[in-house]
Amino acid sequence: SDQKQEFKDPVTEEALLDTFVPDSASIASSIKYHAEFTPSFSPEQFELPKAFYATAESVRDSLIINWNATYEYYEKMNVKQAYYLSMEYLQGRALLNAVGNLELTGAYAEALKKLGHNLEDVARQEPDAALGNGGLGRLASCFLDSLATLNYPAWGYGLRYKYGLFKQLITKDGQEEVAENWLEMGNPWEIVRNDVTYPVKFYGEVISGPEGSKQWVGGENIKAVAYDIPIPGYKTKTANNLRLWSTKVAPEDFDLRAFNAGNHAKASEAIKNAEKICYILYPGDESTEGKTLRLKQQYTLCSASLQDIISHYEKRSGEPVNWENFPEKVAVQMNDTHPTLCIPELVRILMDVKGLSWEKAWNITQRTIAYTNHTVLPEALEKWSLELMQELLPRHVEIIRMIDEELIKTIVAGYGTEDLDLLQEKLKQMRILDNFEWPESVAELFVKPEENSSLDPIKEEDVSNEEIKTISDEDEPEGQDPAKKNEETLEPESTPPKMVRMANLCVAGGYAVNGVAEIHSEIVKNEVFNDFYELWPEKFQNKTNGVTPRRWIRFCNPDLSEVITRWTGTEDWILNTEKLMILRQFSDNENLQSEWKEAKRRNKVKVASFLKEKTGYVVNPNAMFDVQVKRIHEYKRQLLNILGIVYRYKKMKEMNPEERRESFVPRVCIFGGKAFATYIQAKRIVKFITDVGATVNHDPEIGDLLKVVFVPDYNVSVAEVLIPGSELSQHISTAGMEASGTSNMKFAMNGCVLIGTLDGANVEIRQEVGEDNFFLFGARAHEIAGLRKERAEGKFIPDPHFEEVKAYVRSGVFGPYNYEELMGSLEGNEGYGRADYFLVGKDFPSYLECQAKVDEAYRDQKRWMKMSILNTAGSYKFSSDRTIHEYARDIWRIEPVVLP
Ligand code: 4GP
Repeated sequence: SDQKQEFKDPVTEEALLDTFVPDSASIASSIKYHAEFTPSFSPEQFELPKAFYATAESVRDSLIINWNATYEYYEKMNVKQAYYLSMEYLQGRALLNAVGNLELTGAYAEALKKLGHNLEDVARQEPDAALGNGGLGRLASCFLDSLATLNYPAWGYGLRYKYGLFKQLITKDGQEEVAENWLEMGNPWEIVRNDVTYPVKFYGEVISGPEGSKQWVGGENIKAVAYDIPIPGYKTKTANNLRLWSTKVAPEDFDLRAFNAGNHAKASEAIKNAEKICYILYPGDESTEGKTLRLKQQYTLCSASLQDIISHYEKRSGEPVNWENFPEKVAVQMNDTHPTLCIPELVRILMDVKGLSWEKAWNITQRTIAYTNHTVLPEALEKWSLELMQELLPRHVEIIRMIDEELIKTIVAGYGTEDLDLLQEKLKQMRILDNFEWPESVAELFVKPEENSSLDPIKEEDVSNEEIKTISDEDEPEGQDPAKKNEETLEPESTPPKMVRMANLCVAGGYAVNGVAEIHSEIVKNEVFNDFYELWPEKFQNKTNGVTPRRWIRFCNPDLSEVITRWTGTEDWILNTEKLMILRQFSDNENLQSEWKEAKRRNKVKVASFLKEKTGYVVNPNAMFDVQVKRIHEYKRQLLNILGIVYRYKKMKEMNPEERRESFVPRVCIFGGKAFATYIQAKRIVKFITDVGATVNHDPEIGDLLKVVFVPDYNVSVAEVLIPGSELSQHISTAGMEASGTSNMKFAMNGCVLIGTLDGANVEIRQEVGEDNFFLFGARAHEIAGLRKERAEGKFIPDPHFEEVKAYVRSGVFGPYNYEELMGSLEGNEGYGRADYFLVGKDFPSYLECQAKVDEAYRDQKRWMKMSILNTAGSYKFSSDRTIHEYARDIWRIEPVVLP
């Protein structure tokens, strides 16, 4: 640090911070400088790709000034900091967001113009940072934006995947996945921190040390290397850090002797083993190797991040380190169950490395870590096989056993021993370890008089595979999104495999547990984790999701933003979205309506040209743009949407041209989303949608009346084009299954009207925008279980329209592909799983009726514009700024820290 003092020139630093506001001339010379001295491209040209990299590097200079100042200030003030751990971040492109947040958009546009380029074209060169799969990952990125904007001391931690998830191609066979090589040209936003590395260990064994201490030794060692990405806030100097870990071989694990002996493959094995941890997000986990790799990824994230957090704490607290105080300075948020290993890892470091007692280590851990649940789908509540975990992380298994015993004690104390059957039931449901023998502390309780064994293993018929979930195993549909499925069935069928239930560990170890929308948090309390809620009601909270209004209106929709600013009289709405409510009083105003319509129209024209570029289809911007973009999943019911379209098409075909025009509003139906690579049913849905498009779009009788377009490789940048140009968007999940949804919020913000079920955040959006401005249909969450039961008992009488549409699909209008697996799944035919688990058939008639109301409303453009304005006005609640203030206040207990 002495060296640092010498190196620092306070005058220059301050001058830089306080007076340096770049103008277009200084920016142009900075871009030219980077074009010349960051030599990734040939020297004589200044083409778009080079312009992008030079511009990004120039912006990065400004970010680094703020980022360094922020870091130093947090350290100086020794503030409490939150750390967000997430396996996913969907950052999208950074350039326009960064210059927008720095308020330098105009200056950069002008500078680039001088250099012969247009800022938007330059920005389009940037590949999306798509280190995520869906909503959970994008939420993490919105949170980072809000945290920096609101000056909260908080960092994100994740993994730096070389290839992200995958790039989706749409071919005649449907979806095809190829590696997404997003780092090919280098990532100008990241700063490799070769000075910030931590060892991460796998395998090995636990040995006893002095005074009952334990040591984890041997095994495989890798090195986690930090890559830092500055995250700028809007109109503030705060720039927080997103630290992504990459993995390398630990030097001692490289077998130099083997290499020199010519055994190159053997010597390179350790390198490959280390590097493959960060190749892709959610590697296939059907095989044991795949499962091992996923667990290694999760542990790498947890171990490296916690070592880093602890090292910050030690540095800031000075000697001697006051560990008791750790939760006063550190809050760790686990984004879903993927980072659950944080819990035993923190205990391990505190006990085995820092020498604390088990009681102290466990107490500190329970005051530090909090957990957010993002889904009620049973397959997403992770379970890991003990066998695998034992091999890979032997010390953690010992610690998890201790936590399990501690939990058992709490359950026994909470439920008492009067009703032993109830107690036994609760223990089975709530224990972290599933299918395990009772520990000695409770074994005696359950010994029946005639039995004399002291350790009574759970008898087979007692073993319940029923997990904490809303949907029981026998209800669980087949072929679900296996992104998270990791059930191990290595052991013979007769012995139920011993599993570690990660969600139970999260609830036991976390001091707060939250759902992500009101209805979801109720389901979390009353169904998914009801037993835990009875035990610890104070832990459970709701934090309704939000999205950042910077990226999701201001920057992606400049036309509408200008109208909003004009009519609310201020730009403040970008930071205080409550100001959007001012629009309510003008929703009938003709001038506002016509400006609103004009902005929407320009965005629709952009969408039309985007669709042409990506798919070749030409669409008419006068038609209604109707959009469903999200991961492809049966519960999200893209199948309901496309069957509705097929029904519409069939009706059109039955009419003469005049009738057709009178009966239907012209529509462009747009789909986008990835199906997980091994989720066969979802891939069939993609294929079906593209086949319907291929038939309908070439039907001369139909023309502009109906178009069906599947946009390939849906990601953040695609969303930024589609959302501003949408008029109707679909959020039509089976009620009770979508935790929140966040695209619903983005669409509403951009003046798009929603059609949806009473599910997730739809419920709250409808409350805010008003019932008249939301198209509601479908069964309610509390009815679903009963409806499924009726369906299973064969009591369901299908609607004739539903029968008609299935028959039409089967008649072969959409080509030779066999849609039997799709149609069959809606009927429960042999081999296709349970009958219509997602209740597409049940909701189909009310969906059609609701769609007819949409057409009717759209015909009255004055009414539609009013609905559109009221959607934007009512979206004020769904800013991630609101969500982050709530997390900061109720969970992390951190305060904003504004740089002087
Ligand atoms: C998603 C949920 O499906 C979505 O409803 C929610 O809005 C989002 O998390 C953010 O909370 N879940 C996932 C996942 O992305 O992988 O479980």
